[in-house]
Amino acid sequence: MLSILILHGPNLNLLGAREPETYGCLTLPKIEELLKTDALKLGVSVEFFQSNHEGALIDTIQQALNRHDGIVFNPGGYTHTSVALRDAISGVGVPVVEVHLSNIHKRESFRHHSFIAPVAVGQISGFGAESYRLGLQALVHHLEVSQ
Ligand code: CA2
Repeated sequence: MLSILILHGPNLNLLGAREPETYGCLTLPKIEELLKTDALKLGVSVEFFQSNHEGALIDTIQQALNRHDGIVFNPGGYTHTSVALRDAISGVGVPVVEVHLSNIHKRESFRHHSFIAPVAVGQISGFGAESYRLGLQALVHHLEVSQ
């Protein structure tokens, strides 16, 4: 059975409590519940991890090497700043689908650039919690056709 890691970056633990107009009103546990149901239907296993710390996210990506077949990753604000996260992804070589709740391309110009996109299989942005669900579906499809 394919094993998928769902990885959330900084401040995503605040979901549901603030800025619902930008990020929706679902909490992270609620999004994870939806993903667990999707995973059951897709016949894959999912694990979740959120951190506000760049190093902890890097450690988790490195540990994914022998544990997970792919990662659905919302890097949060680190999307636009982190060469180190990008290096971890390209160094480990585990397929990553980058997801964003908001459409980063129609927001402030500093959000338009992603350090992660060039090392990701693809990017899904702007569909709220659905971005995660679409990301999981796309990653599983990608892994199944490349097996
Ligand atoms: O749209 C996304 O998913 C983002 O990755 C979210 C990041 C932002 O820096 C990226 O540009 C796009 C911010 C996550 C912060 O989440 C909050 C949720 C509720 C209240 C405050 C922040």
